[in-house]
Amino acid sequence: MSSESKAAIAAALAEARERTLSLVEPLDDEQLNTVYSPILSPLAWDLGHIANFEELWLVQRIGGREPLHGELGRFYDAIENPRKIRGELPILRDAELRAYLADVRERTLEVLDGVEIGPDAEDRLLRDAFVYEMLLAHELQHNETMLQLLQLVEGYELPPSIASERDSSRTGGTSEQMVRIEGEEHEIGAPDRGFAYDNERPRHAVELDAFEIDRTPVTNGAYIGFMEETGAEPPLYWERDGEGWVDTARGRRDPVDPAHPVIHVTWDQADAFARWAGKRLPTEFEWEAASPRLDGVGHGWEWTSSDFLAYPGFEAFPYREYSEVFFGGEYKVLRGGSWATHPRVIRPSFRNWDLPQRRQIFSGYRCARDA
Ligand code: AVJ
Ligand code: FE
Repeated sequence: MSSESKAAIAAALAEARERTLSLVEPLDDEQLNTVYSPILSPLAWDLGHIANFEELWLVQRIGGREPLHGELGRFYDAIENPRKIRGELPILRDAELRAYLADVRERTLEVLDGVEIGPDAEDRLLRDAFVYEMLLAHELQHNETMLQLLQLVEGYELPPSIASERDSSRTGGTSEQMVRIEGEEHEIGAPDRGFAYDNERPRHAVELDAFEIDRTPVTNGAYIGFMEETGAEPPLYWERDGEGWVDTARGRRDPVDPAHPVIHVTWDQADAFARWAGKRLPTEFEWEAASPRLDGVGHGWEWTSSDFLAYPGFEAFPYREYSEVFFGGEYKVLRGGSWATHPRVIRPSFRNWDLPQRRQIFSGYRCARDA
């Protein structure tokens, strides 16, 4: 591949790193190492894990080099080290942690200089720069996990560029309009070429019955109506304030705007809302089939009724622990993206997943019904 695409990769890696560092810039080392929640990592773990994942794939695997810190990598393995124990691990801190991020990056760029990343590259990891796209997506996805944790840090101010992404994604729709999608075969999943995760492949036809789906995500106002009528629980971070509700994330007390899409709800809350409204959650295939006609994607991830399962003919690539170990009935699929998701990660075939009782993620929903 031309040196021009290598320059583009290097620039995208630099941009992602700038975003990562901007998130933690206002924090001190104690805050970076604090466990704020048993279901979220201390920020220092995410930072070390970002660097270690890069070292593992782009320096050790692609460059054939030895790791900088010997066996340290095992403490950054997400499967071996559940989130609730990550505060007790002997991970890098402070100046050593920052040096590790920078040293790995320096080596990554040296290795990039000497590799063949064109469409004919022999190593499938390098073909069309797959492994570099994967690393970019990985760092940006961890930025989102970090932003979930940062909601718990009192007084934390979002970097201005991310605050403006949040505000501009928060367009409300109060209408209850639905779009009709005809019953026919729909192509689902990512095409063979271009970067996508293994769980988005292979692309395949799915027969759908005609259905209707909300044109916009469910709003705070609609959710308040549901709570008032059924006594349902509020979204995470909401507190009563006189007659209204305030959002207490980051220690603030921002009045809840009824026109904005609701986020921080569990799958169970979303599912109960849909039933109450005489509707249901869309399946992930319905969501994807309707996505060219959907407004309001990008403020909150959207819960679907689907379990996170392999597509027919699934093949784990490049490692089983990204998707395959999570397949089964335990996790529900979310589609779209949130204000905290970098645009590079948002595409119609992208599948996110979490446990149905979780709401630390920026999760909203829209409803569907049979036509
Ligand atoms: C796709 C968001 C569920 O955070 O567990 C990060 C992304 N995978 N590092 C997660 C991921 C490996 C993943 N989710
Ligand atoms: Fe990771």
